[in-house]
Amino acid sequence: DGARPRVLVVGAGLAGLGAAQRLSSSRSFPHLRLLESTGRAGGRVCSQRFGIVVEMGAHWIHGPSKENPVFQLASDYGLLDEEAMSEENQQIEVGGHPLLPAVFYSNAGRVLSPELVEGVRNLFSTLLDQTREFLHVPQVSVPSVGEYLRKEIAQQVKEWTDDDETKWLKLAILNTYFKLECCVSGTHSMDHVALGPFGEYAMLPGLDCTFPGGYGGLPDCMLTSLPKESVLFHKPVTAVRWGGSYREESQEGRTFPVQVECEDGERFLADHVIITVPLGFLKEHHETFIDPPLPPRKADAIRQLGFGTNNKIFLEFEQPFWPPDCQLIEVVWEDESPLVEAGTDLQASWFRKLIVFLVLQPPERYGHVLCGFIAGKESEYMETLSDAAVLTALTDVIRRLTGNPHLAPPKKVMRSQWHSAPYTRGSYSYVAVGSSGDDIDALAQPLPEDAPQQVLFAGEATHRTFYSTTHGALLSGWREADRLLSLYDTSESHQHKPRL
Ligand code: 6YU
Repeated sequence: DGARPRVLVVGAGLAGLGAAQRLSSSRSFPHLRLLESTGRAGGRVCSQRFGIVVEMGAHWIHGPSKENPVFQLASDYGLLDEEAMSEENQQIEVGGHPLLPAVFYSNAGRVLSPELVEGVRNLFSTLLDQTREFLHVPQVSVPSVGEYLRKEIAQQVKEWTDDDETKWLKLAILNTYFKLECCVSGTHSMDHVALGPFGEYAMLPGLDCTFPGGYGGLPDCMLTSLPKESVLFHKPVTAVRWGGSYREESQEGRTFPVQVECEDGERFLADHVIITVPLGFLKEHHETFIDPPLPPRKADAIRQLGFGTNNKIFLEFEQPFWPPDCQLIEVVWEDESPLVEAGTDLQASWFRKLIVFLVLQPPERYGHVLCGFIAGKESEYMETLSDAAVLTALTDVIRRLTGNPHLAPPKKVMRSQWHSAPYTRGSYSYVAVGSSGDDIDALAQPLPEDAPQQVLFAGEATHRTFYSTTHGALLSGWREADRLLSLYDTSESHQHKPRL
């Protein structure tokens, strides 16, 4: 047994857990270790108590249907409710933007007309759908999704026959949709998101669903299936050395090409290591984390791909200020327009970037809790504030929206701080201007390129079409596990030699 390959997995998010689960189910890999920097499994899947269970990270299964491995696994573990698993739900195609009953409030203290909002929403989704058509176009006229949308909007405005006030209001609503898209893509501005590759992100059928008991049930179940002693928590890895010839006293005559060092000085030798740390961590540390350093193509991919911030702010109210059937509260700042440069004073106006609150459903389970989404630099600034400062700023916003200066402040606030999290440094990846799907593939490329590979890469940012999702993460972990499984001829596993 001692001669069998040793594999280390760095990171216990869905990619790392998925890889470990698949490898541990094969007899070829009894020497498997999962090293996780924090004290828990799940990574960016992170359910926490806020009275009730809320999601600080991933919220929905995007496209819950047969081809979605997160949906399949969650169904197998019995973590979803019947409606989510119904055939009917699985067949619904929403193109990534489920329609929830929404109310649009403006900073002038009024509720906007649903007809006006619907017209603008249709315009925005048509334009957004058009952005997906540039995938195979050799030369795009503008580099980013944001610039394309603004160019088209500027054209359309010329044909609007509305009065001036309605025109401004329509532009203000469009600006809200731009900010919403920043949350979806996890970016500061849609001007940072590359136009050409935007259509490469793939959507699966199925009406997005949540986990009634918390998304965290999924990594918990996956963890339980692994041998207990194989998972080490509070083990931040500081260096991955490869291409070496490391020896261990107890393993006379055997050498290992990989040595992984942890912050506490402990070292692990291995034949293979699967790195699943977030792109945000790699951006900050790759030059010292991997030795010898990454080849230029891979280092460039890390620098060029986008990794931005999207945070959540949960607010609990004694009484709802929104109507009973409302599931989404959207915020429009009437003095803003996508055609006018936004202000940059974060301290004075960070809260303007928070333009959507989800009403947690059903109220019998959650009480009166809103989940606000905020992306970009404003979100990163918000992370530096105290809970009390966030609560005060948002109370002020909500009083303006409702036109009620006496509205009771929320009872409680809780938020995510993904940009400050040292082992994440942001929320999820996107294909930034100056990068493409080829960079995602370059990031996923193992080292050395020829078998037997020593350093393998998984994680959401390495999945070319499902980046930024939990299913992308899980599939990437399986992909790298399969790469190792195919290296060893399992039918002759007594030889334990790489099949070259
Ligand atoms: C989804 C959703 N969702 C909201 C928010 C966030 C994310 N996502 P992990 O980070 O999980 O694991 C790595 C581990 O490594 C971790 O445990 C670290 O501690 C550890 N580590 C790091 N350094 C280490 C070291 N040195 N040593 C040892 N260990 C170390 N996805 O499907 N549905 O609703 C959302 C959302 C606020 C932050 C999300 C959602 C993204 C997923 O959470 C994420 O991809 C995976 O969990 C990542 O797993 P992993 O294993 O790779 O890393 C057109 C177009 C546009 C494209 N975008 C559209 C899609 C929209 C995405 N939706 C997001 C929306 C929400 C609300």
